[in-house]
Amino acid sequence: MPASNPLSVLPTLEADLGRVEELLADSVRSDLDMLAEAAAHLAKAGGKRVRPGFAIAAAATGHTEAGPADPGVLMGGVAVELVHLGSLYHDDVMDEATTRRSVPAANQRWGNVVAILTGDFLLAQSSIIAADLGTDVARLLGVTIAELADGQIRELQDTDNFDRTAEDYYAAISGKTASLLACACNIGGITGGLDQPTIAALTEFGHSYGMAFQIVDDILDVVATSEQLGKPAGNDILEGNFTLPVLRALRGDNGDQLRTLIEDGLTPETRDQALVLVRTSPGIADALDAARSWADKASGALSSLPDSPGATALQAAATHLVERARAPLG
Ligand code: GRG
Repeated sequence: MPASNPLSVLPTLEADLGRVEELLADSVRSDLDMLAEAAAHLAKAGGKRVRPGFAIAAAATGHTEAGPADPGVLMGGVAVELVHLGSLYHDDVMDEATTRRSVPAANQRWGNVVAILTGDFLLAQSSIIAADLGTDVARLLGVTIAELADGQIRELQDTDNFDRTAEDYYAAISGKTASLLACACNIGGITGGLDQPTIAALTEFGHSYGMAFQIVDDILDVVATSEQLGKPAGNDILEGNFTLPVLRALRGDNGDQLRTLIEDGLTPETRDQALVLVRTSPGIADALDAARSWADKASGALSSLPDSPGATALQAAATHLVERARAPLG
């Protein structure tokens, strides 16, 4: 996890995440060489481990002093990261992705069939861990995987849809992104033995943070450079996924011009023109406002919790989020 990780204000986090790495590596083992290699591929390639970090920080809100996370909390974090990993394998097949976490995507290296089955294997490993953590955790993960699929299908249904509304967009990102961040906090609360109102507050934090997280990601897609992103800038527009800043730009003064460019089929030159139209539209400021208001909602959800190093870490994560979107704007 990068040193700049805002959750690191929780002093025990780094050691806990070190243990998560070992447990994650254990959980993707297989006697079958190809499966073992394919399953460890993305876990070894890095990733920020935001979801295990949230599970650990959420559980830590139950303690006034920082201390090592309980084994059940760490396993809860591993289970959530496995669902995240499984979804990335499947997502890369759907998007015909070439790279993920700066390494070749599994579909690129082993083909679609192995990538799908490896994603299934990771979801299965998560279910096995969840069964050991109890029925509440097992049900929560099942419900969350269903929400991920729901969100992803909503997004697919709206491909190339110029009539997509902000509400359609929010429903899609709630499922595809916010649900798993909410789940991470929820699992931290359950495995940390916290009471129901605290778990509800943590889950709301995770959901609101997840909404802001995806909006920020979608802003970065249009404001950052291809080098900063590690994929073509404006990739979402190229794929017909019209995100919040683009939807707002389409309804602005130069919206008709933007729509015509997209409808005519984007070339590298017209893609740059489309990006300029989005960047100079009110879409960026509007989407930043929306991200900020979800981040504020996330912070607000923490206000009912007593002071603790865990709550301070989650608060720091929410504060840091909107800064990420502002950075490329200069
Ligand atoms: C098979 C569980 C399952 C679901 C099927 C494919 C799918 C439906 C859902 C996935 C949707 C998806 C890829 C959403 C984006 C999630 C997201 C914000 C990814 C990036 O997360 P980071 O930034 O990535 O935490 P790292 O690499 O740091 O972990």
